[in-house]
Amino acid sequence: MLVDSVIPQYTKQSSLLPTATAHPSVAPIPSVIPDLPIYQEMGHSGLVTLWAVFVIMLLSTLAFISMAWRVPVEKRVFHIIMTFITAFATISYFGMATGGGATFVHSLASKCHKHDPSHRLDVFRQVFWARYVDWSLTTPLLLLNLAFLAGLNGADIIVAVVADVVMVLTGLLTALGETRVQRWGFYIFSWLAYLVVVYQLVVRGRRNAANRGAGTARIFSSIGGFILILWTVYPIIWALGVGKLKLSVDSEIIWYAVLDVFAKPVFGLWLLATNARSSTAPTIEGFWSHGLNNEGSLRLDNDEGA
Ligand code: RET
Repeated sequence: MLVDSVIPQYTKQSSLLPTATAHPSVAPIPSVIPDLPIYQEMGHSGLVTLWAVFVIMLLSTLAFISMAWRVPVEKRVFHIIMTFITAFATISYFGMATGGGATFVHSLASKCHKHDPSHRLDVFRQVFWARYVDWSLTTPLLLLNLAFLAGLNGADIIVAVVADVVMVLTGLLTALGETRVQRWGFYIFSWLAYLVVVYQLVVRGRRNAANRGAGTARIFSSIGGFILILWTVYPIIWALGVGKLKLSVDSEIIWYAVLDVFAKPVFGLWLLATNARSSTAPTIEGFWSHGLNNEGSLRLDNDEGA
């Protein structure tokens, strides 16, 4: 009885199960074949360039160390800062050349398609975050050297250095950003911070350098002008590379390599050579050369002598 009442129910249900049919339903073949994602990553020329710059930065670091031994302490701060700048770059280029310090960032690139004009392509681009770590340490130090050259006061130095760090970190967040709104937001913050840096150099820096005499003013305007032009090329390369995906990863590496060599070793050699040659070039006195205690004892001696 019980069995009789269950079996018909079971058979009824089983009729809902799929059965063999003479006309299997096949999904229609899509007319637009989806594109495979594109991977933009480093190739052979990029790798060779990274190793070449690693060697240049390493040799420059050694050169700056040996130059630092030969100058009086009042001029040595410039050399020490330059040494750290190229040393950080050496480490960062070593990291990138050995395949580290990078990640893949997903973006949607528009592509003209005859069936679908709004067609989008998935692009995964290799972004070297190690670069931004390098910049967050080295660009404030570069600015510090320029600020010492111009004789900027502590408040102006803090504004320039902090704005510079904000510029680099928001630049990194733009590169890693996941949405358009996020990327544009961080990009605008980065540019605003860059404008603050430029203001500190062009307006405050020039005014201070002029107050230090014609010699310093001349050195500051040539070295500062060189830095200003060079630094402005960085966001252009950035926009063409990570921003618009127009520049291959290898071309981006080569561009940054040329810029980095000019912004670090070439700038450093120029600054230090000018400083060594010129009798009017600024020196850094006080605490930076003599330390706190010695500065105090010097003042005491002077008072006693008076
Ligand atoms: C970013 C992001 C987009 C907006 C701006 C940028 C500026 C970058 C600069 C970099 C300078 C680097 C230097 C390195 C030296 O070795 C971060 C690309 C304004 C100015 C001088």
